[in-house]
Amino acid sequence: MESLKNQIVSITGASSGIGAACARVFAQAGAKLILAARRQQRLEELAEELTQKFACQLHLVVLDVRSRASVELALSNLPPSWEAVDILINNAGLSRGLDKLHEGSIEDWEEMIDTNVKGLLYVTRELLPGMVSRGKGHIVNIGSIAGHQTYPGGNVYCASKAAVRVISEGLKQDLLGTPVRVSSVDPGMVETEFSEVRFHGDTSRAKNVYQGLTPLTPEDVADVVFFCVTRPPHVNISEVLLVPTDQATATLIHRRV
Ligand code: NDP
Ligand code: 8X3
Repeated sequence: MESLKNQIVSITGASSGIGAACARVFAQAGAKLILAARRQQRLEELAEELTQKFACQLHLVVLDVRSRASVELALSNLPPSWEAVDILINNAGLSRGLDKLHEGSIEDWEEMIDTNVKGLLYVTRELLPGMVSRGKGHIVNIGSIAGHQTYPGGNVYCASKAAVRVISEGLKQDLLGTPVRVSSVDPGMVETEFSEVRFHGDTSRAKNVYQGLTPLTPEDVADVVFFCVTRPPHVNISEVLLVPTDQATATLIHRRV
C-alpha cells in the first residue's frame, strides 16, 4: 500500500460533506492538505479540528472554482513548500433544481456547468502540469451515478456528471505513458448538504430525499477515495460506482415506510 505520509493532497469543496470527510481520512494518514472552498469560516473550523486531532499540516485556499482568475491566482501562487501537489481530489460540485428542462432555470444550469465541469477543468489545468513534469501524481474526480444514468429532472446535473466521467476517461488516455493516475469515484445517494443546496435551502424537501433508506455517508466515499490513492503505483483504479444497499439505479430505491 502507498503511504500518504507527507504527500500533498489538494481537495476542492473541503468545507462540507465528501470533501471534508476526505480531509479527515487523509489527515489521519499523515498527508499534508490543501483545503479549498468558498466558505472560509468552514475551512478554518475544519483546520482547527484536524490540527488538534492529527497535528496535520494545512494550507487553506479560499476560492470559487467557477472563476478562472480566482483559480489561477490561488493555485499558481502556492507557497513553495505546497507547490508539489501529489494528489488532487476534484470534489467541489453541486446540483441546482430538479426541474423539467423546458421549465428549468438557466441560472441553475450555468451554476452547475460552471462549477462541476469548468471549475474541475480550471483546477486540473493548474495542478496537473506539475504532476506530469515531476513524474508523480493522481487525479481523483468525484463523479456520480448521475453521470452513468439520467433521471427525470436531472437533465443538466446528469449532463455535467457525464462530462466529468468523459473528462476522466480522456485524462487517462492523455496521461498514458506518464506515471500520473486518474480515478473517477462515482457515488449514488450520500447524505450531505447536497440536497439542501439542490433545493435552494428547502431543508424538509432535502430530508425527504433520504426518507426510509440508509444512504451512503461522506465517510463511505472518502474510504473509496483513500483506497484508490493507496494502491501500488502500477495499479490505476479507473472507475468506482458505489451505491447504498438500498439503491439499485438512479431511480430504483428501496424505502422502508
Ligand atoms: P456538499 O454540498 O456537502 O459539498 C459541496 C462542496 O463543494 C462544498 O464544500 C462547497 O463549498 C463546494 N463548492 C460548491 N461550489 C463551489 C465553488 N463554486 N467553488 C468552490 N467550492 C465549491 O455536497 P457533497 O459533499 O455531497 O458533494 C461533493 C461532490 O460529490 C459534488 O461534486 C457532488 O456532485 C458529488 N456527489 C454527491 C452525491 C450526493 O448524493 N451527495 C452523490 C454523487 C456525487 P463552499 O460552498 O464552501 O464553496
Ligand atoms: C448525486 C446523486 O442521484 O442525486 O450525484 O444525482 S443523485
